[in-house]
Amino acid sequence: PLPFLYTVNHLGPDYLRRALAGDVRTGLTSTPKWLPPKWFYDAAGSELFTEITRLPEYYPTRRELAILREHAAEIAELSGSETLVELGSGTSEKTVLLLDALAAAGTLKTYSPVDVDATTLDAAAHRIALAYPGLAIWAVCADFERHLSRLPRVGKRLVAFLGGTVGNLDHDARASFLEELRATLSPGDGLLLGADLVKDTGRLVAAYDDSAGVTAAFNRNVLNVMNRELGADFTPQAFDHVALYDGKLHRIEMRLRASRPMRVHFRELGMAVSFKAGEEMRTEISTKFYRYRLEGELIRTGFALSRWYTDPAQDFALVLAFV
Ligand code: AVJ
Repeated sequence: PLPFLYTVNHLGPDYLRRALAGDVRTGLTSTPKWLPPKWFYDAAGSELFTEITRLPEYYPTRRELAILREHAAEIAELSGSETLVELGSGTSEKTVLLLDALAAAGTLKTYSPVDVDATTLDAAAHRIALAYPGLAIWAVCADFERHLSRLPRVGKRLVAFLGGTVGNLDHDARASFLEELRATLSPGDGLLLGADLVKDTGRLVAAYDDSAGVTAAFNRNVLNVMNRELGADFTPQAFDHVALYDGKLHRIEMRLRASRPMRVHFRELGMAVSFKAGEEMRTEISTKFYRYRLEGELIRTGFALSRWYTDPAQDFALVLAFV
């Protein structure tokens, strides 16, 4: 065991299956049917997501990395943080840029990755622990929509929420999330928020409907997750991948469309749901932002804006704000 690696698990042994069961009961009995996107990310889904980040059509990861490369040093200077908390840390791939900058600024003591997937979290925590001897790693297995109040409270903190994942929350869920996050922070603590920006519709849709079909496989993976975790009998090939842009709500919606009528049973739930031919189930929203709107949301929540960083093409933004 590594001396500076601690793991806290806020999720009970059966937490994920129960939470999924609850979401299935609510979302698949609604009209239209829907599911929250967090259920994409089992081991296979996390791997498919990593593959997505390397696709030519999927620009957000590359853009965010470029912005971090350019501005991590200033972010570190401005925040002066001892603790970097990363929400939805996944593989912690982009994190090294922030860790290096905070280490160079001489303030960094603790890194706290927060993720719902214990396997991905453990692997990332170990990798970072080996690469940064002397850095305390406090890994937290938690659902950032439910356990924000249990983030570590040591030292001056910078909470990073990267990748544009904030866009997975709709307007109301985002307001509650920001509110709750703001409430757990202390004066001087910062937020580094990654957000995808409104742009040409063709490029947006292509990013979520790539020609190699990786995003389609990622989308269908939620059906495999339900088959495994809830004893469901979805036929993934019978669902078509749909990605469309809603210009009014400024968001991509991913859906799965039943290619024929189907009845799906959930053995573990004692329930069944019917799909009509052509019926769509929403599996993800990915909101795209205008600067004034996102900044407005942060200001209304009580954050003080510090910097707005973007790439030359203005595809993606990193917002730095303080409490
Ligand atoms: C990881 C949530 C930022 O919304 O772009 C990628 C997930 N979905 N392709 C996004 C995703 C389809 C991604 N986030």
